[in-house]
Amino acid sequence: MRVLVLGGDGYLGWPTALHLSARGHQVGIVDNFARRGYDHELGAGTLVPIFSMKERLATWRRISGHHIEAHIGDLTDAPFVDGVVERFAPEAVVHFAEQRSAPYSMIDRNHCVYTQVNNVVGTLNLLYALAEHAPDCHLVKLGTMGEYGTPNIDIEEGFIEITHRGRTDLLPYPMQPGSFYHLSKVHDSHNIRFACRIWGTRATDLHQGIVYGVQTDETTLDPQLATRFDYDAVFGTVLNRFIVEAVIGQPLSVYGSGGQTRGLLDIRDTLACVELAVLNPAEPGEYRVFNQFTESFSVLQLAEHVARLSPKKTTIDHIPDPRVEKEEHYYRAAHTKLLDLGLKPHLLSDTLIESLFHVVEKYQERVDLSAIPPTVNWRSQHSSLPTVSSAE
Ligand code: NAD
Ligand code: USQ
Repeated sequence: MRVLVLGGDGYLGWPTALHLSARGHQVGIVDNFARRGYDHELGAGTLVPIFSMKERLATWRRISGHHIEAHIGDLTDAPFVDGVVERFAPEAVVHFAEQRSAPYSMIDRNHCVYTQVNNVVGTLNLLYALAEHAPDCHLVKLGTMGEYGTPNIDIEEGFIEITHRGRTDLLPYPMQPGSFYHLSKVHDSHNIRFACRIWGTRATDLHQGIVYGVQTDETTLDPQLATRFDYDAVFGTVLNRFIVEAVIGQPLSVYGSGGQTRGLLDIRDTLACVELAVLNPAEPGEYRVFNQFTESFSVLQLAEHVARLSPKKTTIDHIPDPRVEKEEHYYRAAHTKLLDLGLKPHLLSDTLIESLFHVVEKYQERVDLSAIPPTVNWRSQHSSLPTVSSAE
């Protein structure tokens, strides 16, 4: 199939592009390198070194014999998006290309506005381009489990049947997101569902949990094919951060009591889920939601898991939560639709955590200690930008 991967220079987009290319799909990447720009802005950097797009693509061609074409540009630039969609004529578009950090969106007004404009306008431009130039193309959009928040009832896959005053309907599940970033995903979901209704667009909204790991069948073929590994307090996600903290001998930074429970998945399962969605497209006009995670853990459970497997003696710190979120809550979320399509999950095993320890130990000289403490506070409208020195 002809598949465009938007955000194909990012943590998940790059390995997804390789995975689809390795399976014989004709892959094009779109990216504006915004993510590399945030590194410069924050003075932070990926722990695992990454190479330029030119070097990545040349190495992939040499190793696999497959060509991936790159289109460098910004999704908020409507003529650019129209042009790429018209020329590439995709059968599927996998859309990862958004600002994806909750803390980044909560730094101050500018970062909030940037995040919502970038994400919502980019997706709107894409919806218009698909409707005009590729109406049969299937949109596979990366959303987030955080769109649901943490309600005191079971979370369903996108929709919930509600009986109200004797009448029943299947309605979008109520959304209670926890950051301006997570809110941008809710806005996207509404816009995509509406486009499906009015224009007959086909769409799958993947409500993905927190991804961990960096190693896939393709990224491990050559150091130049590696994907990024973020551990700083703005872009680093919780499990990746705990492993880095354990390796450098710091206490694990549990925010508050640590009862915050989230769905997680291995990066290899992200690739498998996206591939399953691409190979099993939504019908014309259908808007469907798959909850994309394989297991749920509380933050404290993750910390205890990492501390138990750490080669060094590792302690757990409970630091005041810089976010406004429930620290203890009910959490049970459905996630059967991808399993029904054939997903075989890689569950969080001791071996996987040990392999992450090996990756981090290899690059521990690159860890910037000043990047680790949280600097963005949800209660403030003016968090100061983290001042960390570059790990590059
Ligand atoms: P990332 O920041 O590493 O990658 C996103 C890529 O999109 C970057 O390369 C960036 O340069 C590009 N991009 C951003 N705005 C763009 C624009 N306007 N035009 C063109 N390119 C643009 O993020 P990631 O971790 O790979 O996440 C990818 C997607 O998956 C995001 O939409 C994110 O919300 C979602 N997601 C990620 C996780 C996770 O744990 N990483 C979990 C759930 C959902
Ligand atoms: N947390 C800690 N200590 C840390 C870092 C985080 O206790 O050092 C806690 C946070 O307070 C939060 C939980 O861990 O309760 C998860 O935080 P995170 O930074 O790992 O994940 P989050 O901000 O939710 O965002 C990440 C991705 C985002 C994606 C989301 C999926 O950055 O793109 O949408 O995971 S989900 O969580 O399902 O919404």
